[in-house]
Amino acid sequence: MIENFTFSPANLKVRPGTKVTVVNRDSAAHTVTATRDKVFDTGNITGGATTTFTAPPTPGSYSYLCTLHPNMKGTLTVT
Ligand SMILES: [Cu+2]
Repeated sequence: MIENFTFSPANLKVRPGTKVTVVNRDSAAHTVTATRDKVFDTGNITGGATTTFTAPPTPGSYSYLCTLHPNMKGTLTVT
């Protein structure tokens, strides 16, 4: 969930290869983009839109941000 320019929860734990659904409740566009090598990247999620991405197959801690608002940050833990 993205609301008020914040990822909620900012820290999410999932199994490898999980399909993660992202709901953008803001009117502004956002992205969910892995910091390292863009191992996942939703591209622009327009305001009010929902999209999905697939978590990496390799366990680890993946930081991500919104490329449009780089102060928006979170971590996806694959375990
Ligand atoms: Cu954003």
